[in-house]
Amino acid sequence: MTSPHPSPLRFRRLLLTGAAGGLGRVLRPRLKARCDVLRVSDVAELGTAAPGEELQPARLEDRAAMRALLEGVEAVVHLGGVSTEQPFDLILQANIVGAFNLYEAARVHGVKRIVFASSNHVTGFYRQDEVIDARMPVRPDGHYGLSKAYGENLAQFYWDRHGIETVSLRIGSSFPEPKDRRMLATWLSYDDLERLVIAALTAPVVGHSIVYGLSANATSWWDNTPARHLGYAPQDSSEPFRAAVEAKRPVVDRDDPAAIYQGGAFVRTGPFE
Ligand code: 15L
Repeated sequence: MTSPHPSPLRFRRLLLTGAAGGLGRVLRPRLKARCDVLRVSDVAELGTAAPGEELQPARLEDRAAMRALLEGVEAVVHLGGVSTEQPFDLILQANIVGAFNLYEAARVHGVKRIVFASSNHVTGFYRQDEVIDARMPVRPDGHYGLSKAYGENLAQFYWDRHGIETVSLRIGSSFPEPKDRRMLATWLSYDDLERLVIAALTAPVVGHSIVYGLSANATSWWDNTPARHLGYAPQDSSEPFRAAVEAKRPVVDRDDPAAIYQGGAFVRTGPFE
């Protein structure tokens, strides 16, 4: 019997931006296994090219470099940009100008799908006693979260106006293991990150879809029901780490905004002026 899944499970050429970053380094070999050629880009050192890799450093804010970067690629996994709360001018260049340059280049070259690393910080000012889904209004918790909300709006616009599909991944906390109590709810294992990205690349019809990036954690604040069409099925859970994490900090400080809001410490980072 042939697979009912019409999308390619193997790609000719994929582009991975932010390939030298924390999650970029995790995804680089895993994406390479799914395509003939993986083009990898970053402003930071990319090391040497593995077989089937093309290294193409580019600054996101450099429109011409971004135009060249997207030439000949089938789909993009866009992790590039500033990934924490930082002075606005840094965020403006990498995340806002950079996202615009990426989408414009995708339009020019007819790239059909982008997987955009958004962030849970788009909704970081919801409280930890609320369960939300991606249809609820955004409540960014800083300039970083605002820039990711801009990226999601850009993705929606390029779908509505130019037919470029995007899956915006509101990634939680993707680390080897949860580091604190908050991450028991927000943790995304590396294997589930890979499952999520592959689902986003291969789901047959996505338009502009938004999905929270978390593992199958026992406690969570994010309901992915609106993204069920992606077929993302997390396999890991933060539960095995709970006892050790809770023992590290037995008492929760209820006066600390980081313990009240979903965005954690991001809600009280900055301003930087
Ligand atoms: C993010 O968006 C950051 O990129 C990452 O470094 C983590 O801090 C994560 O959110 C989080 O919320 O834990």
